[in-house]
Amino acid sequence: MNHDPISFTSKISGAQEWVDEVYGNVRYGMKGCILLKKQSPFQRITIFDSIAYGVGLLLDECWMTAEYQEHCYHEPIVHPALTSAENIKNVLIIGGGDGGTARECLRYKNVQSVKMVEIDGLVVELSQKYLPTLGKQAWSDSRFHLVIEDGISWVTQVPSNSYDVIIVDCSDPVGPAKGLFNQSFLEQCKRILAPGGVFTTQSESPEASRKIHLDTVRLIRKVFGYADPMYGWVPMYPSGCWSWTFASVEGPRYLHPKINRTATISGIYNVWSPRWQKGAFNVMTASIEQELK
Ligand code: SPD
Repeated sequence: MNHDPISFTSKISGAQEWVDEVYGNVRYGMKGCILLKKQSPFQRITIFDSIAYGVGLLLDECWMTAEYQEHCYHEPIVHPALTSAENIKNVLIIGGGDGGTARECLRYKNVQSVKMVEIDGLVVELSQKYLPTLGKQAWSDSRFHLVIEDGISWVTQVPSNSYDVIIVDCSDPVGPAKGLFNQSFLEQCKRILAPGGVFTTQSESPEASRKIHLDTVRLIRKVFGYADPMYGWVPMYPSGCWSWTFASVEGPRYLHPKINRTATISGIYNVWSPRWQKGAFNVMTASIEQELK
């Protein structure tokens, strides 16, 4: 699926307006039509039909995803972990309410269970209704298990070494997602990660939120022992330049995708490939490299 936002013919018929995420005195906006605004117990949810990237989701006025851009985020957060963990029987997703991360995990036949712990049931409900191409068949896959709870307290009840892969697909570190960037939460993730397992989280923009990004990578490295950021692009996010940080305990196994596993899922991607991944782990700017030494 190759999407060109300039030549894309939108089917939008309602009144059009600009919707912006304002971050650090810069606006990141798209033109389109607001379909719905709702307040959940946790956050303001907006569903927006954009001309350039199709139907999108904002939480507390921050862009989360959109139909024709979601691959830029969901492929990178999933495949380096799923192709490198020793086993991939049991996968845990914290957050991920739009379903895109679960969909990518369930592509692997060896995955026996994907548990998704999402704090906001309304995000799931609205994503199923307005963004069905994100979760696709994941919602009805018998291997998929949804828990509507706060992941931060939920992980404290999980027995040690339970999950082969843990993916934190969260919003920015304000509001309900703030605690997902804390040491105590990361230590719980390390405890419940099985030997040979891989942990990953979205780790913000090295450009628009440089300090948060650097602090996040350093903290994950401190907790797990091995952690590296991987850089890519999500055009709708602040600065467009985004990061995901991968971690493991015994060594940086996330840098080495298993060829036999990548072969089982090749040919279906828009962004991720072993070649893309290699570049994305190496594309670090000189100054970030200095600061992470
Ligand atoms: N600034 C936006 C960060 C949001 C990252 N999570 C997006 C959720 C997509 N499943």
